[in-house]
Amino acid sequence: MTRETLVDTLEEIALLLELKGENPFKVRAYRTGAETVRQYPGDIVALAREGKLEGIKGLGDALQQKLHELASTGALVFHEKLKAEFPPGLFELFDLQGLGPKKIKALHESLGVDSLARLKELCESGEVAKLPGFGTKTAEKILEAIAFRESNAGSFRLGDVATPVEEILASLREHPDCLRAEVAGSYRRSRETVHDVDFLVATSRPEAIIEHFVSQAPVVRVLAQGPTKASVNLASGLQCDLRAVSNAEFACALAYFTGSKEHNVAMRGRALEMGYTLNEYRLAVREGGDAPEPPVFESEAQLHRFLGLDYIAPELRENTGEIAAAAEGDLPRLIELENLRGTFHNHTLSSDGHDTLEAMAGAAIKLGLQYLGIADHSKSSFQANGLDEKRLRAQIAEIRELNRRWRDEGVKFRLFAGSEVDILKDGTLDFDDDLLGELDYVVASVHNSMTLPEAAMTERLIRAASHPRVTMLGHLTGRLLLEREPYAVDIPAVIEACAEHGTVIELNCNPWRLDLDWRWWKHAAARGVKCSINPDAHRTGHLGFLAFGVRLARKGWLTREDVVNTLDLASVEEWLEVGAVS
Ligand code: DGT
Ligand code: CA
Ligand code: ZN
Repeated sequence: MTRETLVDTLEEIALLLELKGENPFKVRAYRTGAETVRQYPGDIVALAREGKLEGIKGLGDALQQKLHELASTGALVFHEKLKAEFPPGLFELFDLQGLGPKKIKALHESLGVDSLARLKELCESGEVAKLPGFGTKTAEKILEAIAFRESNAGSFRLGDVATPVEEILASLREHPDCLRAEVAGSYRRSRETVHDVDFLVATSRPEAIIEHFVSQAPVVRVLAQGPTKASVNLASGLQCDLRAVSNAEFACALAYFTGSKEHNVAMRGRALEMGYTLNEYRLAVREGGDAPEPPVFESEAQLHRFLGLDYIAPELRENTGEIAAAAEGDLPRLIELENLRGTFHNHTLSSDGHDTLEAMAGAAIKLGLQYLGIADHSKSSFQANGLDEKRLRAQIAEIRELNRRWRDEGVKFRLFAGSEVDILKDGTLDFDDDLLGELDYVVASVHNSMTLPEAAMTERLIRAASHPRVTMLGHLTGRLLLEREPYAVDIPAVIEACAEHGTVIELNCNPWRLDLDWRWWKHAAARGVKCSINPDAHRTGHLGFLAFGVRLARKGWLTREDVVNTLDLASVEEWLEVGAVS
């Protein structure tokens, strides 16, 4: 059970009650409740589970009980019954971008809309535009939102699939008949979203491995099961395929099923030029050719070498120049998770995080990091409980105090006092220069007015990037994977401004963001812009997001030298011009 589930459930109840025409006060009570849960500074899920919500302003008795039931049992009877009163298709409208409760109510009541498909028809036929309060523009927006949704159908965020995928992989590797196992496909290439997951196992007893695969705990349905192949569904709807090959075939099969398709085509072309055919099982001498017989490849690296290439890491296999670079010995030495020494964009209880400064520091120390940057929200982000000047100054003092304590205790760790400062609509910042000057560093991010025209948004971000106190730009495009499009912005122009002013760009590694997108990093690095791999952690466990950030940074061809948080503590103190702890 997560806070998000509690909030979403209360909001959905409010909407359903509203559709039923229930008393507005009752509806409002659920909305207020949802807002209260969203913003509560403590561990509201634990309090709800333990039935300890009494006295929290904004949560009446009835809501407290419902939250307790939901958090302790995982479901709410009241909610289930209410949902059953409506056509299931109606719920498809609920997370359509830009469609709030009022509009859903109007569509349902005036036009009887009860599914996404029906809504699409009525938008296309012009009926929706005719509704009071809608108009052509709104109808077009709705169609765009539906199209965005359809284009994302069947996609899953890398971060959402990672846990079950790694569990299944580990379990396959434990099987006595498994000689080698890997995940191939888009997952191995670290795409930010994947359609399905491709497992590959080397074995001499494929039936045993297939049987083991289809009986994995996360599997809810077996779609197909043959002697060397199987396909299953996980509860999320994610399809996982497994293919069993012989140990001798494994290297070529892994290369083939890792893809990408475009990379494979180019590799096959290269093999052909050298007199070989390359398929999913082997490299072979071309029919009638006289090229020397190739060996059985033990590894992909050996295959690559045979083709006159340096080893190409899976993340790079998108046919964007990696083969030419490998032939020239020009591939970058990619960054690794172990290279990180700290990280900069993290939240605490003071804004919308869940843990204290000390807890966040403790988690960072446990990961072997030497420093952690705190960047809670600024005052304009009131929905995230942003800090005003007074609270921020108090936090800075608290951080300085903790740092002195660690120094005295001989703990080699430091918190940096920063802020995730809102970039206001005109590109100015949420705090004045004096306060920004008291901070060790500044992350500047957009959290409102996200629908500005491209030129205005670009100017806004360039203005922020050019501010002398701004250390880095946070989540530059604001995208939420599969949920919200990036805002309209001229990214190369913003990269140029960052290059000119020495402003770092964040690679936000929250799996919903992974922003700035990997496709831009090769260019940014070539322009001399540095990257900061930041988890945007809202609780201690989120520091684990760093692993996704590193995967995407590798995909963007970045090296250790391109990433500022590979610097050790002393180098960061020098870079930020903050001096040692005093
Ligand atoms: P996705 O859509 O997220 O599942 O992406 P992939 O890359 O995992 O694609 P998938 O699962 O269809 O296939 C896995 C790999 O198998 C793919 O990256 C390359 C290889 N492959 C599949 N079909 C073809 C093909 O028609 N030609 C070539 N050369 N390779 C293919
Ligand atoms: Ca796949
Ligand atoms: Zn943010």
